[in-house]
Amino acid sequence: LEPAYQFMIRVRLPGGVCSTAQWLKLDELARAHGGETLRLTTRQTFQFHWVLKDRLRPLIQGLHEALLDTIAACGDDSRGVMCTVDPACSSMHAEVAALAKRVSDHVIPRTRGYHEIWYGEERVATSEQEEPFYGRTYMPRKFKIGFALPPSNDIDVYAQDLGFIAIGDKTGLRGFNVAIGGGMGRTDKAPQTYPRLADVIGFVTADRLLDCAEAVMGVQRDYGDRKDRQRARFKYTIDDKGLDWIKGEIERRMSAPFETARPFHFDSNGDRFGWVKTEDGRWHFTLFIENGRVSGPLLDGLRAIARIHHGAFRLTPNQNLIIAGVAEEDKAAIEAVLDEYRLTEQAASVIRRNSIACVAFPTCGLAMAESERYLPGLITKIEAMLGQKGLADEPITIRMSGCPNGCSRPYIAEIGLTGRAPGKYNLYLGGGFHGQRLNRMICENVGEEAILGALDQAFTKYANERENGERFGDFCIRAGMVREVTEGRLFNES
Ligand code: SRM
Ligand code: SF4
Repeated sequence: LEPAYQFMIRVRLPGGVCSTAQWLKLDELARAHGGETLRLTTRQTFQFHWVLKDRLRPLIQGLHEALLDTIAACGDDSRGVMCTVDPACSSMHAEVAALAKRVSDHVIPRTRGYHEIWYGEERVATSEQEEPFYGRTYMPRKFKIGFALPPSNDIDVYAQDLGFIAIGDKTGLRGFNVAIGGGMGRTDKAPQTYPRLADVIGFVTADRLLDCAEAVMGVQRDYGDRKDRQRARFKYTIDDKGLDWIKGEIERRMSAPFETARPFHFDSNGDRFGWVKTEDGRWHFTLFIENGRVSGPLLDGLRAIARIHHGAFRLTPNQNLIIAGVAEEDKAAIEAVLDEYRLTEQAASVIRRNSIACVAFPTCGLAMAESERYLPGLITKIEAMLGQKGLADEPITIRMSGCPNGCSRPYIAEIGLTGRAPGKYNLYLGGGFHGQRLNRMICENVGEEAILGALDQAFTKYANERENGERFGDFCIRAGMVREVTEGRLFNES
């Protein structure tokens, strides 16, 4: 008798955009095979949990019926391509989202093996040509691409292996600043591993986007470390070879130099909640979904909305959901469903709305401590402290991961927590509010009491000494509570 193996399934959803028909199918599959829950992820897609082995094929075939698949959602290849979904960036969103989808289609593996295994297609002879880009060895490690539309850095472009920052003017999209070498993953007590922010290396026009993506990925494919998996990400290739050398090699492969990077400005890496109307007269509602977990009344309510909504859904990189493209005449009906299922009554505080937790226990095999199931309760305690100090309305980013891999991108949060053991975390302060600066560890392997104690001290100082408009992360550095981390290689210095 075989044990009841259970699996996680991650959908490929470039740019996080999903139709209502797809939502209804995902909902149906989650109810039938996935423990009646869907999980929105930090890379704007869906995960199913609790899928038993004999349900894998029906689930994947069900996705196929909705024109969805799981190709390259995991593995040593290009992972889910992200794209800003903030409705405030609407004028260029459609164009950039379409390019994100194009890049995703361009860089996913071509293998027919997936179709043979999951859809039962007939096996055909395979050849080298089957993977013109990946060849037989694929990438040394996962590779992550994202598109940001300033002023929103919701996708955390500096955490991507390859980030494209859209640059436009009154006439529309001009092209992209290119950022390379971001990544979060590290290992405790292994100083050769560290989070790193991407460097902006130049500008390319939109027509050179695919060449650029292929050149950058090609450099990592050919020079990335294939011996030591811990150091096989692009960020280490860049630091080992030198940024100038890598840039030169990318330019050689593109057969043209980068243009000088264009000015841009980010103001936040969070989401803007509630209703927003865009230039095209459409309404968009951003719904807070704590840690991306959709089950119970939320699952029911969103199914009810999907049944009447004529627009699309957009998954945000902060694990929230946008009911996008609502016509004026349909708004009242959507609002009625939101009210009926009490979806807007979560009364989330400002800090809670700026929080992210990775999945961790019970499904993640790498978890060392709780995250999704623990952060909500910890935030309740933090809210009380912030309230007492008059800081309740201060947006502060807080992110928790159940291990140092950093799936919630904790090393760029103003408050970061990464699990060490059940109930024990490293605490980091000083990250940049819009994801522009790494934080630094101030407490190692501590429990809740020490975490709250350290935060209490930091909040008291912040409440008394901050300058007008000064962000918490910036203050922690100016006040000398933590020393600024200027580059990834210095992250592990105490
Ligand atoms: Fe992640 C591995 C969940 C975004 C860095 N991540 C995992 C696995 C698959 C555990 C495993 O390998 O056995 C987790 C599944 C848990 C579960 O039970 O569902 C997992 N990662 C997640 C998600 C679901 C977190 C969430 O709560 O939303 C995110 C899914 C993203 C997606 O839709 O594709 C998720 N993971 C990230 C991010 C954030 C990002 O990409 O913007 C990172 C940090 C960025 C980076 O890659 O540097 C991230 N995950 C990792 C790592 C460390 C990689 C490294 O370079 O060291 C691992 C472990 C590994 O690859 O060996 C990992
Ligand atoms: Fe699992 Fe660690 Fe990622 Fe959390 S950060 S989902 S515990 S791998």
